[in-house]
Amino acid sequence: MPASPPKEVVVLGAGGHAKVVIELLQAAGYEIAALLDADPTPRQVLGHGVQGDDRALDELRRDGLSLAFVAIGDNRRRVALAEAVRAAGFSLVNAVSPSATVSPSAHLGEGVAIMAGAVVNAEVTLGDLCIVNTGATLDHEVSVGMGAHIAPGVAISGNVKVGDLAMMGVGSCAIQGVSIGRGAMIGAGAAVVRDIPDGALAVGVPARVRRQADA
Ligand code: JB3
Repeated sequence: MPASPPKEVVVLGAGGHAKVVIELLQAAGYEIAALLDADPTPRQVLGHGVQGDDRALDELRRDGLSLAFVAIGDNRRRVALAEAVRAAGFSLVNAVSPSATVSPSAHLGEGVAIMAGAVVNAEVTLGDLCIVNTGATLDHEVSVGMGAHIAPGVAISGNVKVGDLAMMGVGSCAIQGVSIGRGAMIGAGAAVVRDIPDGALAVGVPARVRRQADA
């Protein structure tokens, strides 16, 4: 059988998150076809040249490219840009580390990143464009909403719901069954032991709501 052609991906964003994503995509057999950044200054990122800003998308699509990954850590920016990328005719691929453990019964959306050492257990649902960062663990039946970010080292027990665009800071945790609202931010190291409303900032052990923000 002839070898299948490399799958070429356009990566949007050329910062620290993109470096991790590029290596995940390459490990999964993708080839980086183009790297676009809001700052189009020519430079190399892990040996890939930044080829311009997002205005290059239409031309890349005309050139036959059809796969993309939005590698920007800011949740709202990532989701907004993904909408433009899809409107330009691209499909979003997932970037899943070969050293992540992902249950066969988990359901993954599109444009999802799962970093090294992460564990995604049985019947977890990951919405489009969410990030499960290095070493984070998501236990059974957790659901993570669209565009949420689970930072490195987060531990989420079973049946937890994390809302769209929420952010759980590095090393935070959530006990079983709690809900974290849309757009909520959980501070680094916080322990969530009761529900957190939409748009809230919650910090500490146990986590307490410090302020309410826009959801
Ligand atoms: O916590 C961890 C392990 N990683 C963080 C990650 C999730 O989020 C990391 O520490 C950072 O906090 C953040 O990484 P990111 O998004 O790579 O941040 P930064 O290094 O600031 O790079 C963002 C890049 O996105 C910059 O080069 C921006 O110019 C670019 N950018 C911003 N808006 C954009 C756009 N690029 C494109 N193509 N289009 C945009 O609209």
